[in-house]
Amino acid sequence: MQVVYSPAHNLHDIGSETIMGVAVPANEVAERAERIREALDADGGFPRREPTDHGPDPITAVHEPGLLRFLGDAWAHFRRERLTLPSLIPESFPVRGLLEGMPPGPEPTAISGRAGYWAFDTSTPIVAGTYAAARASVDVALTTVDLVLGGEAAAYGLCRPPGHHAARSMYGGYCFFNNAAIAAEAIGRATGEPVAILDVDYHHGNGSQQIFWDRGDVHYVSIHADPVRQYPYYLGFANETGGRGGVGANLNLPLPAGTDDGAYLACIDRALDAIVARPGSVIVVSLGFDTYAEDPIGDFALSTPVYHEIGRRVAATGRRLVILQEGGYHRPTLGANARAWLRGVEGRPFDHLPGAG
Ligand code: SP5
Ligand code: ZN
Repeated sequence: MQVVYSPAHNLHDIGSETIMGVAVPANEVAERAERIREALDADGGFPRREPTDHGPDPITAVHEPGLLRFLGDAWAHFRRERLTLPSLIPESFPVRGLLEGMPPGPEPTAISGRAGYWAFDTSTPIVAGTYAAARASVDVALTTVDLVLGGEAAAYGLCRPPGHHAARSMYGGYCFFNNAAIAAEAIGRATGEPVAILDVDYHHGNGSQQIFWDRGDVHYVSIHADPVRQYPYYLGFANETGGRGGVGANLNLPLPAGTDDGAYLACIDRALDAIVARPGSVIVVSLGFDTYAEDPIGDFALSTPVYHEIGRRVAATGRRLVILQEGGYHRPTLGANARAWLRGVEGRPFDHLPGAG
């Protein structure tokens, strides 16, 4: 299987994230993508290429142009204000209760206010290279789309930063542009067919859900930790099934803490049954390994071998697969887990990677 990777992800070089007001060592770090790249290179069966530049238009096909403008300009603006801070993190947010009953105002002119206007959390810092890395991550996703539309049965985009939390007009959850949503939109426009997104990251992909909420041509199906106990907290419940033209085209399958291999596989079968019940020939997979038993921010209990079986079952739908990396934070096993998943897709046997997983 072909792999698309860009070293530009290293430009999004963050040391810490802010959780409940406290700076802690960042989870979403460059080492994640490097571990996966190394494991796939060592396998020998994953030829790798760099992405091609697809420009801004596929981004503004799903995102508000103001978000692209903000992210493109944020670091330069931050530097102009001469703040002696290591990264740009918002200070205040125009949340529901603050604005209740009144019209929202314009985008602020101060950088801290601008960041709060476009962000929904404090755990997604912007540094000097964030925009270049986020643009490259989108190009990784779109180049993966090109491979599959060009005839590959499946291809893997090693996206970093991830994307599925980014909504039409918001960044957050370690995500800036929604790589999977941009890919799904591009596939729909190129093929004229409906597209499914299967989101198997541990977290609900609130951004992907929001972007396609009113649309029936992109079917969003997500398996994730119940938001009542886990980030992103405010979306991802089972009763969210889509609005307007998208009624019935959004399926959330929230799961309890401790979910193990057997329970997860039963849920994958439900998700895949829902996907194949609708027309379409391509699935965009939002692939996360934060479902792994040892993940530092997750509470599921999946093993490395089950990723092979999940990949096998997704491929058994017979649909073509645009597989895009989202989360997964247990760095020592990320390579083995990604390799197992992708080998499962290809029908190659599971085996343990020496020295990992
Ligand atoms: C793409 C992706 O996986 N984004 C996840 C963003 C999660 N951000 C909130 C992290 C909260 C960490 N809580 C630590 C609990 C430790 N037990
Ligand atoms: Zn996640």
